[in-house]
Amino acid sequence: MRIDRIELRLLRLPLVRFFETSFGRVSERVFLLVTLEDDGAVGLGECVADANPYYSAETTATAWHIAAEFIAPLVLNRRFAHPREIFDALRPIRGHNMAKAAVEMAAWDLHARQQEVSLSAVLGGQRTAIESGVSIGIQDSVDELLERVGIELAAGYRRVKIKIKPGWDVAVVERIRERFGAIPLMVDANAAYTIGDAAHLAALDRFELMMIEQPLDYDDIRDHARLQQQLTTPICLDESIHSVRVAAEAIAERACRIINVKPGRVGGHAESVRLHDLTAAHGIPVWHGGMLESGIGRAHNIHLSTLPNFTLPGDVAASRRYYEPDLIEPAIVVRPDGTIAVPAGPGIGVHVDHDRVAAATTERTELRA
Ligand code: OSB
Ligand code: MG
Repeated sequence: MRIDRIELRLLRLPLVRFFETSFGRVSERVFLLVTLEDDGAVGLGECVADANPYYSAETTATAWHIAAEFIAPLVLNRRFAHPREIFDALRPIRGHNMAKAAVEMAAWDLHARQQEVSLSAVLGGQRTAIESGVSIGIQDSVDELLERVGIELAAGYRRVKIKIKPGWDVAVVERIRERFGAIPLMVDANAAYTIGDAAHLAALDRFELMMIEQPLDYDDIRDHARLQQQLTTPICLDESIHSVRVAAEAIAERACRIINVKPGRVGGHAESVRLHDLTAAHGIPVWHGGMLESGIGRAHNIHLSTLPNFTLPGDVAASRRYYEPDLIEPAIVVRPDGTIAVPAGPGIGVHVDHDRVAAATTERTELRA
């Protein structure tokens, strides 16, 4: 492939419901959409950087700057035999994985469309459906949370994750267990605790959670290793795993027993496949994380989730939990058995509604060779 045009769009979409984590509440999503073109063929990538630097250091503004000023000149007009070459071509740029991933993932979509096969097939995926889990944010009251959990279980989701933070943790989990019994349940702290909270977090052990996700600092490995020694609940790392090298370190240090894969966090599909292969070789199960993506990013996530070591349900849920309407038509749906069918068409396999994309666009630029 030889990319002759890159289009960047900044989009703003209201969320169906607010989403609250330990670092704050959001009611809308602002994100970059990348379109690559090669002789009329197109590929799409969604950048998961947020308006603010609270989940990670990147923002929509840094991603725009890095994509336009540094990534575009490294990819435009250059011949790539395969999209897996792109991450290496971007090596001179340190960090900025979310900006890199948006472009790199668009290139995988473009490549798959040029080959007239699904993205899943070019990534090495092996299933036609994936298991879907649900991530439920912090609510205004425990009663409201219990209601949400009931709604999502009725919809068929195969596991429930709730967000926790100091003051919204052990007692909340206890209420869920009381009401719903032994459902597949996990918690995500988004780095809200310190190693000094180890005894408090150990109070979660009696609830036999599937895992506790990212309890400690966003860039920490060592304290997670210490904490894991004091917990029977498996630790799953999210924020800390920003590269395959760091994942190897975390596994060697026994800082986690499970890893959450988000291609935006590691720099795209090629790094995600390498992370998948590394974890598989060490017997560490993975699942696909979510970043409140529109149907475009969501479709990418579904295809990546078809690789064999994605053995746990991911945070890849139905479109209508997030955006109504979504940018794609038809929307992504979860079936009553808690699975999502992998879109079968070429590339990401979903139909983008360009009028809705245009209506949500607040800025746009085009870069050419
Ligand atoms: O930590 O997994 C996270 C959303 C935004 C930022 C970080 C996270 C999340 C989620 C939501 O948990 C997952 C989703 O439903 O897309
Ligand atoms: Mg997380």
